[in-house]
Amino acid sequence: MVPPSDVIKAIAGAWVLINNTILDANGTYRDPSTFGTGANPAGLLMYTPGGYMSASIEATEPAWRPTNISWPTRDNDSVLDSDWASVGRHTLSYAGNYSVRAWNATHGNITHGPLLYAYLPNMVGTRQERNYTLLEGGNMLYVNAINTKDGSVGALYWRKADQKNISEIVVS
Ligand SMILES: *[C@@H]1O[C@H](CO)[C@@H](O)[C@H](O)[C@H]1NC(C)=O
Ligand SMILES: *[C@@H]1O[C@H](CO)[C@@H](O)[C@H](O)[C@H]1NC(C)=O
Ligand SMILES: *[C@@H]1O[C@H](CO)[C@@H](O)[C@H](O)[C@H]1NC(C)=O
Ligand SMILES: *[C@@H]1O[C@H](CO)[C@@H](O)[C@H](O)[C@H]1NC(C)=O
Ligand SMILES: *[C@@H]1O[C@H](CO)[C@@H](O)[C@H](O)[C@H]1NC(C)=O
Ligand SMILES: *[C@@H]1O[C@H](CO)[C@@H](O)[C@H](O)[C@H]1NC(C)=O
Ligand SMILES: *[C@H]1O[C@H](CO)[C@@H](O)[C@H](O)[C@H]1NC(C)=O
Repeated sequence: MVPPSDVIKAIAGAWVLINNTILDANGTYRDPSTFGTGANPAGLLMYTPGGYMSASIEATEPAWRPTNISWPTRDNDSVLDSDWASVGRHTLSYAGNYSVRAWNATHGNITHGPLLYAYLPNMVGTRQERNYTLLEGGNMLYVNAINTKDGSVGALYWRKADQKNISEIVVS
């Protein structure tokens, strides 16, 4: 039994996405360059010590991310719906509660949710259960999740991004 405070201390913080791969149910590697958040996604995953999380991942392929859309949208933006669709199809973000069930100091289940916010409407209120492994003395987080629709497994590596030296953070 790992003390809960040790688990939260290891998980809490900001994590930067390093790598994202998908294996089909038959174990075949699926080329990520044609769908979802693409071959070189940018992402940030945050866990607070108080039980909340957020995950934001975007594709970086310029062809999927037209820069001519703006926020807030304008009344005449209907001409840009296909541009918005492209951005929407290649972005993922959600936030909500999280909980952890640690099996030991490095392995466990982490549940994202119930989600309080999700860019995808039908994700609000859901729970996303994942397995996690802490690697490299806690500096790398490996998360894998089964897509219940097709049995594929998404595997993501995240590097801890918190600044070790707090004096480097400028407060003004
Ligand atoms: C593995 O599964 C995927 C998705 O169902 C399919 O496209 C692919 O052809 C399969 N590969 C093999 C070697 O069976
Ligand atoms: C916005 O930019 C994209 C990509 O550069 C382009 O394909 C699209 O036609 C542009 N949309 C409008 C309405 O100009
Ligand atoms: C869209 O509306 C904005 C401001 O509401 C205006 O500046 C722009 O010229 C309009 N674009 C088109 C293509 O009508
Ligand atoms: C989310 O977590 C907070 C803090 O632990 C808790 O008060 C709240 O009931 C949780 N919400 C849900 C929907 O579980
Ligand atoms: C932690 O649990 C995982 C999964 O059960 C196991 O593979 C791993 O060897 C365990 N690690 C330690 C240090 O016990
Ligand atoms: C998560 O871990 C459990 C227990 O070790 C295992 O049965 C399950 O297949 C794992 N899930 C994934 C997606 O690897
Ligand atoms: C979480 O852990 C339980 C118990 O080991 C396991 O049955 C379940 O498959 C795990 N969740 C995932 C997403 O693998």
